[in-house]
Amino acid sequence: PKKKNNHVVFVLGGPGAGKGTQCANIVRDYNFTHLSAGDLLRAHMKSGTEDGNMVAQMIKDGKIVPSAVTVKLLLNAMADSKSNRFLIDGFPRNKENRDAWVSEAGYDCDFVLMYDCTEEVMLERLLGRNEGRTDDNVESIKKRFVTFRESSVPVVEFYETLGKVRKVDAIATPEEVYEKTKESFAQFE
Ligand code: UP5
Ligand code: MG
Repeated sequence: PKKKNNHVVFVLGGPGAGKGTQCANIVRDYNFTHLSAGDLLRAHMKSGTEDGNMVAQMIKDGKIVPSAVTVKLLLNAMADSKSNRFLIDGFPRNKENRDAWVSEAGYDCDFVLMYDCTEEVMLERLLGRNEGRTDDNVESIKKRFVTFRESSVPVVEFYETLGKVRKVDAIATPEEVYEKTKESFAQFE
């Protein structure tokens, strides 16, 4: 059920494109609540349940967790929040994710913010990150790239047919990327 005046922006882009980095900037300046689907799934995988163990294995393999799991985590986090502006980072990763979202949430999104980056640059960024993520190794990263190409690029293309995609070149300094990002948030000043 749509909460009154809810705003949802999906933040997409390949692994290491800089989604989390830019979401932190947007949250600071535009009064949005950041919901990273990956962060919610990583918390869920530490639950020690059978479901959590499945999520852990899928993340290591760069696979997309079943929509029912992810959508439930997102909707629960939204219900717990008093905000009505949400940045949903790293979701939807395929068309099935998107369709499950629309049917469960009862609405789609305001727009899709898409960070465009080459695999070469993303690989370098991910290998330079040191957060102990189980999927930040060359083997997992290659699998994440394949999943992004095969499943996530098509959902971005689907949103392009709806005219909802705002693309930002992610190959620049974080400050430069944020300057471009802000152009998409003028309506929220
Ligand atoms: N960095 C950032 N911007 C930079 C810049 N402009 N110049 C130089 N360096 C820059 O950035 C990555 C690194 O690069 C950092 O060290 C940063 O300082 C630097 P970050 O902002 O973390 O990039 P981000 O795009 O957020 O990368 P992340 O690794 O989080 O992206 P993924 O999409 O791979 O990860 P996510 O957490 O979304 O998903 C992980 C897994 O969960 C998926 O592979 C999948 O298995 C599962 N998942 C689902 O199944 N369903 C979902 O809906 C979501 C996730
Ligand atoms: Mg991230």
